[in-house]
Amino acid sequence: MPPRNLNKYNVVTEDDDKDELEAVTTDQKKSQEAPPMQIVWRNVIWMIYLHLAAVYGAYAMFYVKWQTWIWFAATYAMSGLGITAGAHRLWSHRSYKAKLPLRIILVIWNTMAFQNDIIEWSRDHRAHHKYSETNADPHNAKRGFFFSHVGWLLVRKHPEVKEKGKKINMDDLLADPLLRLQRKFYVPAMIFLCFFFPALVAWYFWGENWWTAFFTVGILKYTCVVNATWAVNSVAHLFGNKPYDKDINPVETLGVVVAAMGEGYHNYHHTFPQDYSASEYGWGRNITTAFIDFCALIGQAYGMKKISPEMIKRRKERTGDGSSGFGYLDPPK
Ligand code: ST9
Ligand code: ZN
Ligand code: ZN
Repeated sequence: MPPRNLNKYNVVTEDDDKDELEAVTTDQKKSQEAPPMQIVWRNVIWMIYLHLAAVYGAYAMFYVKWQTWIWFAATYAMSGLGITAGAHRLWSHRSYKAKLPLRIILVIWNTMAFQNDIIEWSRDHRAHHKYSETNADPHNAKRGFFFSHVGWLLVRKHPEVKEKGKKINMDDLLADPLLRLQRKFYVPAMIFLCFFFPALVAWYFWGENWWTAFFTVGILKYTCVVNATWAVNSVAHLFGNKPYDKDINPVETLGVVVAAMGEGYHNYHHTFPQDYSASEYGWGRNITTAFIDFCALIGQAYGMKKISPEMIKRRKERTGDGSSGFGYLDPPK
């Protein structure tokens, strides 16, 4: 902010005030303006190819063997959990703790999901929470549906993402040898686990045609998982209600809850990001919470953080919009 233009008695004159106000308004306008888009054509071409190839994959689903359908669901769930139970609830938010075997499985499933390595994903996600809906938010939903869905992956990041992102503490993840290992071998491991391994299994074990397998359990599965994930940034920041905090943009969206394995309770999640269930509720439509609880049962997960019902109630009364989530469709608490 420019220094205040004071006269010798330290009194702001009308004209001085006007000048200053204009300067501040211009500054604010500048920082709110979308920067000139620097398109990354490699990513644009890849995304167009991916989505066209996925259409072919969707067509191929009509004539694949029944085992491929089951394998499709299984690889969707594994990739999904690598993001929801792994990158999101475990590593970005530290909302529970996991023993080494579970962490290894989650790193493998996360690599299968091809959404950048866990350190990069978590840095972007911590920035998304800390600087939500500002230029320092990598997928700032104020820049529109397309930008927050996939557009942010097609252009260079806003300088404020990089500038303010430096203030985010990543020491915990950078010190984790398992995450450093994932980062080191990310590209070859990701290409194999996301696209080739699922196709190899279908081809080898039940004789699915190689290319059919590649376009269904490889390409189509990946496209579905990323779109479900991106919907949390786009749909669940735009369309739904706000039972916990009406002053923020994230909302509760039923379709996203289902597609994103329990991650569409986004008004709740931005209000209480430390909750391991990412929702007021337990297992209802929240496969990820059921998975974490199952892991706790077999001794692999522990230290789950949950917000108390009293605290949620108080918060709803204080800042909620008066709606009750999905009404009669709400799962049991
Ligand atoms: C993908 C990720 O799809 C999706 C994430 C969604 C998150 C959703 C969250 C919602 C909640 C959870 C719900 C889960 C639901 C799951 C459902 C499952 C069924 N802080 O990035 P670069 C600095 S990925 C601090 O190259 P450019 C840093 O120094 C899809 N600093 O920026 C960095 O260097 P280094 C596959 C930061 O050049 C440097 O800047 N992947 C931060 O502007 C350069 O960084 C792709 O398609 C920060 N936050 O390029 C790849 N960020 O890393 C796409 C950056 O060395 N990415 N810095 O430290 C790219 O090609 C590029 O990143 C780019 C930007 C072109 C987008
Ligand atoms: Zn969000
Ligand atoms: Zn989060």
